[in-house]
Amino acid sequence: MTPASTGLSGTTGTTAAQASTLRLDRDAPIYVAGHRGLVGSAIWRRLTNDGFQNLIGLSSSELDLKDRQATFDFFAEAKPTTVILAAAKVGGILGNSQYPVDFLSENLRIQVNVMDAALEQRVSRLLFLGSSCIYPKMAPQPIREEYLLTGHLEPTNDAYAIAKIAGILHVQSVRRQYGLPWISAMPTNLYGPGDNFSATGSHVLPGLIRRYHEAKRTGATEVTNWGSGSPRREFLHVDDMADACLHLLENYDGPEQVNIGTGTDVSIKELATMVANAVGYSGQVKWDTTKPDGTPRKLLDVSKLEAAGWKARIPLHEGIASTVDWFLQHHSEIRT
Ligand code: GFB
Repeated sequence: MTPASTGLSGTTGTTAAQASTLRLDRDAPIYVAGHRGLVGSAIWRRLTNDGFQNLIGLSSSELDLKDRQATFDFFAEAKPTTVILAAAKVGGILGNSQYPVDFLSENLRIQVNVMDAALEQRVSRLLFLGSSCIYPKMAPQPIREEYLLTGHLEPTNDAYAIAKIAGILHVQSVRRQYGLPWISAMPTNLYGPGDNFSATGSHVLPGLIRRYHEAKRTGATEVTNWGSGSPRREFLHVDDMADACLHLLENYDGPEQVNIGTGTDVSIKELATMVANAVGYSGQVKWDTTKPDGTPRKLLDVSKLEAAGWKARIPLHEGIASTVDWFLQHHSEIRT
């Protein structure tokens, strides 16, 4: 059975012989959709460092992926042989719960347009990126890939999660109907250079860096974080994620999505202490329990990724320190 005809069910991995045929041509046109975002820019850096010569990236003002005709026209002209679908509307717990229509509708339109246009051009390899919030709120921990669609979603991000689940099914359906070796990967909570440090729309790690930095700068003696601080999350540096994506593109071919994470988690309180130490904030920390906690724990089982030969390398304390440095250096130009 060829890798492309493995069908929707099963967790078939890649044999060594198949993997050797997956190596990407460094001179072939590769389209990174969303190359200016946290995820896409890290993938762009990783591919550039690896000698890829023909990367294609367009800003949203150059190509609006919600515009179906424009997306089809672009694919017909650029004819990429590989697509990395990292373009998405993303946000933290508050953004997701306040604007569910935007997260559902924009993400569905972007991914359907990109995948339909890629299919029309018979793009030979496509990597669709989702998120660990696709899994049920109360999934057993650590979360294995097969727990998908076994329970109710976390309500603060169910609209976003449904869009991403549709993307996984889209990839699986293309494999089944057209036999193309497209794949999906589900990274855990990401952070790193180029993140969104907005006060209300960001994820927790950049949100805390900004809050603690401002408290230190203004001499505030107290900060207030969201929720109870007891939820547990797994944090992966975006450069590790990019490395994992390239590794999967060159070593994995199967219908099932692959989790990308570190395999360890911390409580939000523990994370807050690490960020305070990295920033040098020593005031009081309060918790606003009127803000949502979200899912109580989200730790991915990464045995499938490890079986494919990849492990995270950047320890959380090092990643936080370098992200704080990046934030301080780019303070004037970042998305706040
Ligand atoms: O990072 P975060 O928004 O992502 O929140 P989720 C994680 C936890 O940190 C929650 C708490 O329990 C928040 O209540 N928290 C504390 C804060 N202070 C802050 C703060 O200043 N900002 C933020 N944002 N949180 C998102 C999903 O869920 O994660 C998305 O909504 C996506 O769909 C993404 O999957 C990875 O892990 O709760």
